[in-house]
Amino acid sequence: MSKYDFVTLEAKWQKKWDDVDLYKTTEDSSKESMYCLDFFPYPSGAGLSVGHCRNYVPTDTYSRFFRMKGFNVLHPTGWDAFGLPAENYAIKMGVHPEETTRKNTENYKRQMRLIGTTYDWNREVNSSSPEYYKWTQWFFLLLFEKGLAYQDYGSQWWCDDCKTVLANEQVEDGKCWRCGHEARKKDLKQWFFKITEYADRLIDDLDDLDWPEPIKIMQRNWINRSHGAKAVFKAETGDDIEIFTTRPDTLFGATYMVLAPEHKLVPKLTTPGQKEEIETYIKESAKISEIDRLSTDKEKTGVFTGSYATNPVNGERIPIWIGDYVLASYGTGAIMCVPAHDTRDFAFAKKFDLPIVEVVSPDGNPHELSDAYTESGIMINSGEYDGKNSEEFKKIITDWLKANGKGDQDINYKMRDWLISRQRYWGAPIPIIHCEKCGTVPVPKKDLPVKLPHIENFEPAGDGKSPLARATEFVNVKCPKCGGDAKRETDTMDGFACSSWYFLRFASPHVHDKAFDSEKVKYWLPVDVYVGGAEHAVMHLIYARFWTKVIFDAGLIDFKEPFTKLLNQGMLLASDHQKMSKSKGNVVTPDSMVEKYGADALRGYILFMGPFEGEVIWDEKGCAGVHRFLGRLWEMVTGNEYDVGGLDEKTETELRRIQHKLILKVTSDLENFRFNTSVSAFMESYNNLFKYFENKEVTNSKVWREVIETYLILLAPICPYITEEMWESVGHTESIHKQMWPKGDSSLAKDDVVKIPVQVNGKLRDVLEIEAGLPEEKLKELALASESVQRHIADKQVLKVIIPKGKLVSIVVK
Ligand code: ANZ
Ligand code: ZN
Ligand code: ZN
Repeated sequence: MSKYDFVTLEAKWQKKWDDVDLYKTTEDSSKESMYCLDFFPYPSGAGLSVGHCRNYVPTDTYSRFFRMKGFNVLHPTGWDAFGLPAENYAIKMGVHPEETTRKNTENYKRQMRLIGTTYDWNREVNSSSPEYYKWTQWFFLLLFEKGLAYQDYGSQWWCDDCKTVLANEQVEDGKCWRCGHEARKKDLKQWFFKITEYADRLIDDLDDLDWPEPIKIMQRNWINRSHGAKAVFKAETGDDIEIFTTRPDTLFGATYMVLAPEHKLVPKLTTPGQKEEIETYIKESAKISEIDRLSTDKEKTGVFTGSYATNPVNGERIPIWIGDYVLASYGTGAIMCVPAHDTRDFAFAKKFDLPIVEVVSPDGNPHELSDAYTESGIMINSGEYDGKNSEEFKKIITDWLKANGKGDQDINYKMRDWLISRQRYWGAPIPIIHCEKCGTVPVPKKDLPVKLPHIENFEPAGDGKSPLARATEFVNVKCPKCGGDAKRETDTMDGFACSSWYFLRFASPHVHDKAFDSEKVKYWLPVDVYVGGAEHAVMHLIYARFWTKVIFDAGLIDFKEPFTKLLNQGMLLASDHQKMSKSKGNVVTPDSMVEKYGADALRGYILFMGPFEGEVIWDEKGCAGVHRFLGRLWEMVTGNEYDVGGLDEKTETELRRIQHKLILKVTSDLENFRFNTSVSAFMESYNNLFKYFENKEVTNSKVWREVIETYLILLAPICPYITEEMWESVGHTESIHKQMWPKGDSSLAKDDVVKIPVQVNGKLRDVLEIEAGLPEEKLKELALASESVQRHIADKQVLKVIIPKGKLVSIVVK
């Protein structure tokens, strides 16, 4: 018998599979399709850690399983290679990003092959290649044509360190998401995608998706749709101040107003005596991030403008303030303040000694308030409406506002349009030409791609302009409309644009004359199972949904949602319970584990560690354990003679039971991403089989062969190398990965059933049909629980229960 030499056999099969292009995928209308996709990776310089394997091994196992079940499986991958992280890495290394990207992708690919993944490399895509970004630009033009891409000035978040603008969601606690540098506001002209136009659909269509609930909640919160009302307050200057409120029921309690410091009416409303104080305040608040401004913990600040407005429902004269807790970019940038019912207004009113009027009462009586009452209740201090339920009153007063021309119902969203332009080198150039005569002119589609020029000095200069602005040959063009001198747009697209459509490209990665082949997309898409980290809950997953809807609206595809089912793998922590990171020196690479224990052991261990969606902690001993298990399996499978002699019926039944139990268990586990319990089932099954291992009569039999072969087939998606080798060693020439998934028979898997008569005082009262071999305690319990036995015991006292040889239950009562 040979030894389990994983090094040799893994190299051998790697090569053989390559030689026959085993995982090449082609469309086949006779087969049902299954599209299983991993979030395509940004190829970082650090390469893969075993943490990444927690994403790639399960999806690979799942894809292999579906192939064996007869599905035509698309399981591709590629590189999210454009964008800030790649560029920053290149700058750090002092190497051109083309070079670092090439190196890093090569290394990723090598590692992915090492762990036995079945990606079809014929379909590899790279978002930074002109063949790919040509189509990213084409989609940009589609959005532009539909009025969904536009340019606008605006106060933008800016990172002085990365020298680029940042989208709202890329600013965390006032800091740049990439480098942690303090972000600040800057006025710049930028490109936006009008994602807000899709806000309702992006919320409503979530309902039908098979996605983890926390991700859906995060998306809803990120879009944040608020239903409420607009109301107009007339200022004494004659200006109309419009406010947005989610609580129109509290209108009678509005005792002052606050405008965002940036609100356009502020200069006009400011009286001469307040001017200096107001101007100082405006300057100070420009330095504070939105998140801090909105925080309820932050000390409230503000300044009185000197002006007054009239409350439209009761004619009260109320002062107008400015304060940084009101954002210019949300609603109308102005609010009515109801200190009795809003926490932030309460703190503000207390600080500046403004009146607090309770209008919603829990019991209909007035109270001394020590804090805002934010629930619903019964209206008080609201004129003729006193006594009404506050929820019902919302509609009544909104209708009243509308009837009197003082407001209407309104909906607001927190989500902003997606800022997509970057003043950076490493991205897809925005395909626009600026002409003095014709204005903003799209690059004709026949001229795509607008190639990113190779420039040696690609670092941002810090002037707020893209490095491409320095590439004069790139910049100066003829206007496609009038033929006059014109200039190219020099901004590039946010990396998230590239990843908003890549799942479409995999269906036909090499078509040259269109973004995708519709027939192939129809066959493969939408993605059936999409798997990746929960950190992409918003940005990527919302942007991709948005593009899909735009492409659907353009009539190019027939589905509205790109990812039918979404799963998030749990985090893998290092043995020190911390995130694996280079700086902590706790990274474990798949390379080192494959070298020591083999890829199959690593795969088995990754799956075995714990439930797919839970957090797990790396422990090399576990990997070594799976390796030892595979070694024992090797011994059990190799070195048998097989196919000589028959087997007695009882042993055959027992072996079949082990076989079919395993089929049923592994099938349902893999279908449901319960990889850890399926690995346990293999170990348990091995132990049951091992009891027969010393018995040559058994291990030489035909039945033994069948049981072992089933075992190997079932294990193949998890441990592709060792199973392929053993499959060959028991005499097969066709790859195990081409075998059909076996069908389990639940009647064969069932444990033996025995009939046990139950007597009460010597008379037969019931016959139990139960699993063979139950302990006596259990038998006694079942017998006493029997309905007919209960009837015969009634109120009598049980003296004793005898179970002779476990074949009969005899109950004696008095
Ligand atoms: C009066 C009121 C009374 C409010 C009350 C709340 C409770 P969401 O759910 O976030 O949409 N608001 C409106 N525009 C704002 C802005 N630009 N900056 C800061 N706050 C703003 O919340 C909407 C509520 O937030 C609005 O309803 C308004 O305060 C405030 F008992 O109006 B409310
Ligand atoms: Zn930064
Ligand atoms: Zn022109």
